[in-house]
Amino acid sequence: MPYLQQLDLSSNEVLNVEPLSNLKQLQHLYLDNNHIVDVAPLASLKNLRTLSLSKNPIEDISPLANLKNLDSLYLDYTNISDITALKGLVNLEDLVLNFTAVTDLSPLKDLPLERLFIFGLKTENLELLPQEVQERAEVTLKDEASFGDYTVRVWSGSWVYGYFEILKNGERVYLQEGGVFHIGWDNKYHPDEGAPVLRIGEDITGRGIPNLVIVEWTGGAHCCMFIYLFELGEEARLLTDLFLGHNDTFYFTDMTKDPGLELVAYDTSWAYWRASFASSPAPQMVLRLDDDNKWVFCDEAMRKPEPDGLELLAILEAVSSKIEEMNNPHHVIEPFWDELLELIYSGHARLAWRVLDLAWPSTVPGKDEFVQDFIRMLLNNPFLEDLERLNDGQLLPSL
Ligand SMILES: [Ca+2]
Repeated sequence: MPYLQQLDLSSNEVLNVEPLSNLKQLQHLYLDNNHIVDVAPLASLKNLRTLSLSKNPIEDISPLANLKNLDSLYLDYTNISDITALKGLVNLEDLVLNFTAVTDLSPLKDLPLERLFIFGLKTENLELLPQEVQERAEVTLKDEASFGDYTVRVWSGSWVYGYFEILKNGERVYLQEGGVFHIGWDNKYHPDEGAPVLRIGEDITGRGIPNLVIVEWTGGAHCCMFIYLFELGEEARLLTDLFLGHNDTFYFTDMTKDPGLELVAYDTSWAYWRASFASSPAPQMVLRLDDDNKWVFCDEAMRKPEPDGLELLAILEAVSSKIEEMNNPHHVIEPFWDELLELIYSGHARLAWRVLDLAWPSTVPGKDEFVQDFIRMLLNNPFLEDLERLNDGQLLPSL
């Protein structure tokens, strides 16, 4: 395939790149996360513009010295320490050297670099590079916390790039790159004043082993939050991560007699569905960590008693008048499914479907379409299994 221009072999078991040496038209080559040591066969790929060699045990990059068309080069998590070979790459704009042993950056001083990433490096001669590149490359220690033998450090780079590391007795035992990381959680959305701030070392799981919560924000207007839960026992171990979408108002609290804290969060998977972000419902969930370290619905904390007659009448009326308003073209749609979700997320899906059936005025079209769409949303919900269980297998109406 001598005319191939792009090839992605990342995350394979590639050891030997000799078979690629004849693909002379290649412009974009991705080889990250393999077992490559020798890059000499790549020296003939003179048309390469993008080359990714991240996460390979490469020590010597001198064969790359004549790849003058390279504009993007990824060498992070390799074993390189010397970048003299990059000196003549006169088109190089993007260079990633994170977590290598590189110290001397002087070979880069005459390159047209726009972006340079040097996370975790103890660099020399950064001041030889243009001011703008220096500023973007700069990584600062944002926060640090210690517990027992463990220390966690959060570093932030330019804009929303950063990383955190966990050290045990001064040795790095865990490392993760991503967006903006935060040690622990301040629990400021907890309804009780003076709710504990979770910093480092608290027993969140109730298993008698210290924990660590790291929260990540990946950037963007309303997105995205991740919660990482670690155990800091004999070893530092990531127990679980949880994608929370747009939700940043979650908090940890103890709602059950079972040991350990529960996590109160909001299901943001309904955001933007038939409504603007601001008016989209986000039903509350109480999550507990199960034996497989997965966040699941804490049914006993989510179940609520069935609404009594008066409450039910009020719900019917609210849903009915909101649906009626849909007929008014100048009216912003108020999500009438808010009430339905509240019933479903408290174990009363059957009642929710009954309410919808009774409340939909015969003068308003679109009922069947809504029902189909609503079912599709439920079937795609990340907590579908939990919703089924919470509603005793009666989540969907029998059509
Ligand atoms: Ca509990």
